[in-house]
Amino acid sequence: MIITKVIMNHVRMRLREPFHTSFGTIQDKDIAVIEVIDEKGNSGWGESVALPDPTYTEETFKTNWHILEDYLIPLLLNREISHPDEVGVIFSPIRRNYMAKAAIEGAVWDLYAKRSDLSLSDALGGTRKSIEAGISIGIQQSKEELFKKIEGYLEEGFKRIKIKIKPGMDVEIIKAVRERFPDVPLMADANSAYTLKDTDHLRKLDEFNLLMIEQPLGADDIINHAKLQKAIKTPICLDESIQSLDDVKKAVELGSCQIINIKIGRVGGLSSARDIHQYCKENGIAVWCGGMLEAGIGRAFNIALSSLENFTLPGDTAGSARYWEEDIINPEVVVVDGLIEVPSSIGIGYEPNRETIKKYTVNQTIYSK
Ligand code: OSB
Ligand code: MG
Repeated sequence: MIITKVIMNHVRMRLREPFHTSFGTIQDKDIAVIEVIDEKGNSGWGESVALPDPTYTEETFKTNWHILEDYLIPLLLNREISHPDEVGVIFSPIRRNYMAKAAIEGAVWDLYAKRSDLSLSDALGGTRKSIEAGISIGIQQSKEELFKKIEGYLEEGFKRIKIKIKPGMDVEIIKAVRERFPDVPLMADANSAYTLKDTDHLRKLDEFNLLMIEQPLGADDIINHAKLQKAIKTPICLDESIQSLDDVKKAVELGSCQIINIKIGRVGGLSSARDIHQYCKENGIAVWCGGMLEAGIGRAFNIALSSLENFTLPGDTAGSARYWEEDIINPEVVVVDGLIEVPSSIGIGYEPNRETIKKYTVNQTIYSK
């Protein structure tokens, strides 16, 4: 296939509720909604997942747009590509910028799956027909507020609850939640808010039977996570620290974690996510699919990825309505009894809604050579 045209839509959407984490608050999301078009007029779709500020990783919506426009799109246009795995090789002169790369690599995967008459799940080698949905709850104003949220999500059927923690809002809150919901599959995400000096404090979480603690220490600190994992019982899950298969190999060799949160954007695309999944499967590391508060196109990729065999833990894969008044795909993603059906129709399996995309687009640029 040859990509002859790329349409970049700068879409701006407002989350129904602000999302609070240890690194800051997210309410508005700028998204590059990317349509790649091949020589036969077929379309593939992708979505950039970087946040507005460089607080989770160093990438932002603007750096994604810049890298796409000035480097990645020129590298891709009018190139003969037989499989999306080649995209990573084509992009290899450009360092890092994983979310920018993933945004357009995803569109090539969608296009490839459609041309091959396959669902994205089948194209990736997925086996699950439905996936288990977990929910990530941002930091709340009060315990009562948090309890109410948890109750609501449990009623909706979510299979596990993730709570964001930070220094000052951790042990006491987890203790209260555990007392109120003794049997709920529960985990905590610190988004790098602690240091090794907090080891004794973090060890207090061991008594609450958490599934895991996600990314307690520095975003690029695989060594101290290994020290921490030896000192606490709660399994460590890495998120920010893992940006490539090489990072995974180092973490596994050092014993820095027992679980990995795979985010397609953070690891540079679906091919890399699939390879990390495979390596983890062979090395006894459980994986689950994280989220970046994506709109529908990004969610569709998460759902297809989660259909792979070693995604044995529920991901942060809530339905469209949890995030948006109206999503940019048809049908919207729905969670029924805590499950999301993996679409069997070709490509990402949801139809991007051109009208809604247009409604939220603040700027469009078309690239062709
Ligand atoms: O750390 O997993 C995270 C959202 C934005 C950035 C980082 C994270 C998150 C979430 C929410 O936890 C996941 C989602 O519901 O999409
Ligand atoms: Mg996280």
